[in-house]
Amino acid sequence: MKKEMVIVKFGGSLITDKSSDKPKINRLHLEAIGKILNQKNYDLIVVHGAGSFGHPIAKKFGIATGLDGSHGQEKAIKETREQVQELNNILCNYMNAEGISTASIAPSSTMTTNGPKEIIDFPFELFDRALKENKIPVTFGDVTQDEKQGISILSGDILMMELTKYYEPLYSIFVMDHPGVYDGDPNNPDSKIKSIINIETIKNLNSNQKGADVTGGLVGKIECAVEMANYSETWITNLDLLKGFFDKKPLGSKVVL
Ligand code: IP8
Repeated sequence: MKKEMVIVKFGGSLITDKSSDKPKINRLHLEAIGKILNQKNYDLIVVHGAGSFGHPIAKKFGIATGLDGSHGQEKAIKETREQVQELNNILCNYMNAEGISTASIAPSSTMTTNGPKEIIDFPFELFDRALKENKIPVTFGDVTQDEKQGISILSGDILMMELTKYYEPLYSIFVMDHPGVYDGDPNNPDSKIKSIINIETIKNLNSNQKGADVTGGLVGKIECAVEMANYSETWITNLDLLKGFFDKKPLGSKVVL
C-alpha cells in the first residue's frame, strides 16, 4: 500500500542560532530532528531554512533585491550558497547518523526563479526519484538564478508551497522555535498559542514575533501556509510537538482558509 506523505520545514531559527551574525548551528535541535524523523509509516520530504547560515550575509549584500553588478555581491552570492549547502550537509549528516537515507536537492543548481515567489519548471522528477529510492529529499532556502532580477533568494517557504500543491500531503508542517503563533508578545507569559490561524492573523501579529528577515519572516510564512491549506492540513508547530503528527495527533496552530 502506498504510504501517506508528510512535508516538514525546519525553520532556520530552529536549526541554527539565528541571533548569531556568523553561521552557528543548534546541535541539540539537529540531533532531535534525526531521531524524530526516524519513522517508517510516512513518506517524508524535508525543507529547511537558512537562519544564521545565509540571512546575515544576504542582508548585508542586498541579495534579495537582485544583482547589483558589484564584485562584493558576487563573492557574497557564492558564500551564501556555500553556507546554506553546508547547513544542508550538516542536517543530512544528523539524519544519516540515525540510519535515514537522504537526497539533497540544492535549488541553486536545480531551479530557476522568476522573482522570489515563482519557480520555473519545478524539478518534481528529482523528488519523485529520491522517494522511489526510499530516500528523503531534503531541499532548502537558497540563492537562485533569476529571470527577472539576475539572482533571487528562494525561501524554503516557497518550496513548501510548491511541494504541497503538487503532492497534497496529509500534513504540511512548519516547525519553528515556538509551538505555534502567539496571540500576543511571545515574551509575555500571558500570551497563548492560537489553535487556529488564517490570513487575518497577519494583521494582528505582535511585532516581536514577526521576525523580519530577508525572506519575510512569519508574515511570508503565514501567506504561504494559507495557500497551502487548500491542498493539505497545514500547521505551524515546534519540535516537541512534531512527533505527535506521526501518530495522527497534530498540535500547534492549524492554518485555515
Ligand atoms: O530561511 C532563506 O531561506 P528561508 C535562504 O527558508 C537564504 O527563508 C539564502 C537566506
